[in-house]
Amino acid sequence: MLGLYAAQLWYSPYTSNITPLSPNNLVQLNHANRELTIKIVYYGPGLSGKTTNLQVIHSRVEPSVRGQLLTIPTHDDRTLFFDLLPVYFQSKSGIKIKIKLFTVPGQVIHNATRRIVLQGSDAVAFIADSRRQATEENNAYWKNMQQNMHEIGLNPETVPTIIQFNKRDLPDTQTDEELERARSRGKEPLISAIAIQGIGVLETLFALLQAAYRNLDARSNISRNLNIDEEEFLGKIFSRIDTSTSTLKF
Ligand SMILES: Nc1nc2c(ncn2[C@@H]2O[C@H](COP(=O)(O)OP(=O)(O)OP(=O)(O)O)[C@@H](O)[C@H]2O)c(=O)[nH]1
Ligand SMILES: [Mg+2]
Repeated sequence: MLGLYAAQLWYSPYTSNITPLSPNNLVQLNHANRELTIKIVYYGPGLSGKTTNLQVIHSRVEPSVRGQLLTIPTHDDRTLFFDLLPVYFQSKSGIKIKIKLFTVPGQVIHNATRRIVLQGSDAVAFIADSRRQATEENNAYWKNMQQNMHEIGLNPETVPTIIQFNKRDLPDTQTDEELERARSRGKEPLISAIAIQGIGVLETLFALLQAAYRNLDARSNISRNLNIDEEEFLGKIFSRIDTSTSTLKF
């Protein structure tokens, strides 16, 4: 029953007057409403801080441009299907842009839901727990994410991905030097965070939206087709977000 509800919610945007701008159903443009929807997914092991990221973003976005943070309350605050936070803005050229932020449920049993939520992602944040004891689980979920992407026809090599190493406030975390080495080995940008204190959350969101925009522009030339450049795209969003406690300057 609840699974059906999740599926309906998820599939509802895919109506007949929506055209994918690029392969793999990345970014959707609704001609009738002149709407562009960008989907960002927060992925990672259970309790790594995915929902916390959305809660922080929700608290920093101006109420007039954000929808409700949709979470299904559970007794232990674990995500059952996904959390969703929509953010809206209008470009100079009159396109309404919707940014939809989703989290997946991290518990092992919810893999089918994770796969559904990943569909059509324009960018993904992989939220890792920085503690040494979590290393194996982080790696297992990284592989799980890649496998799920393959199964739904997304190429992990081309979906922009940002890695957030969260919970930097806890004891026995990987050191900054270790993270630096990991950063230099991989191609994904890596951001340190203490999501519970809001640290690194907006920086992660910025990196995601910048990567999503660049990927989309490379594939579908949205700067020309929709007449919105990267500066306007990011500026419109972040001018409506309280960035005062972050390292971002808007
Ligand atoms: N110490 C510390 N705790 C954190 C941090 N970020 C999140 N938490 C806590 O970790 C717990 C899990 O956070 P959630 O955001 O619910 O984790 P999740 O990834 O959404 O978990 P699932 O929905 O089960 O997949 C909560 O008690 C948070 O308050 C952090 O940076 N430091
Ligand atoms: Mg959650």
